[in-house]
Amino acid sequence: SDINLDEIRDTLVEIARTAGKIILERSGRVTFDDKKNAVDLVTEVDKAVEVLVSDTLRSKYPQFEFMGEESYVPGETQLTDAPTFIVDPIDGTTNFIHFFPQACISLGFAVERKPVVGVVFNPFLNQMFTGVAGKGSFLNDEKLPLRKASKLSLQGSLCAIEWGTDRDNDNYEIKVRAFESLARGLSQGGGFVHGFRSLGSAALNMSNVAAGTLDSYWEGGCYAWDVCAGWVILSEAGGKVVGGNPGQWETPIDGRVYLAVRGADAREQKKYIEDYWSHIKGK
Ligand code: LIP
Repeated sequence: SDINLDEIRDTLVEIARTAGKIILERSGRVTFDDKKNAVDLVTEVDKAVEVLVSDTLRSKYPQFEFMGEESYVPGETQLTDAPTFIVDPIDGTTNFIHFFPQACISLGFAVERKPVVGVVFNPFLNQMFTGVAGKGSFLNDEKLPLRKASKLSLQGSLCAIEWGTDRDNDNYEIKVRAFESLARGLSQGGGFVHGFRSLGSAALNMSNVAAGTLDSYWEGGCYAWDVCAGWVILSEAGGKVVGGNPGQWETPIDGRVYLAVRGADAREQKKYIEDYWSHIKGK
């Protein structure tokens, strides 16, 4: 296609810096409302940043579609094959509210539902993650991954997990069981994975897998705006995003359950994913 992806990345980086200032200024000083339940939170800053982003993108790129977390209408908003900006104005809203320094703006661009540009900016740590399909991904000026593992294996890995906001169905039980199994090992007892981390932001979890500072990230219940930008950053670093159902590895961006693993050779990656699923299934 003749879409200039580098130019889109540059535009998104500029927007991210502007939004980052607002996020930093307001973090820890806002009131919040509930969305679908008492742990699904939104603030006026999420809404204001989304308006700023959509106004800027709609005037610069009127020919492209826009999908944002705060303007999404369940059952109505549809992701199509058209070139679409997919935006989470604040990913990690809970952290933003609590002034915990892991929150970001996540700006993605997809063509035919394939993520092709991703910008994830954490203003607290001044971390600008960027990726363009076919051109690699970066943390500020450094090419990702920052750290290459000598061997990728579930044993001894550092895993991001999230409790998420859906906590009242078997989703929760599956998570509790899988975490226990991953922590203690299937039959041997004692430590298995080195540890769990929850950054509280899907985009930052994926970006850290891309950087090589985490080995994997698993969550059920994501939306396209949680994963679009991070997807590009991770794939360009040699990582892989797979679907949530064991064996069903090809996953669309509008799926809900994801496992993201970093780059290694394809055989190690496959083994890691298979091992992970065996813990989710409890076998
Ligand atoms: C959040 C995610 C986080 C997840 C929550 C929530 P928000 O996004 O990125 O990883 O556990 O379910 O969706 O609401 O802060 O934009």
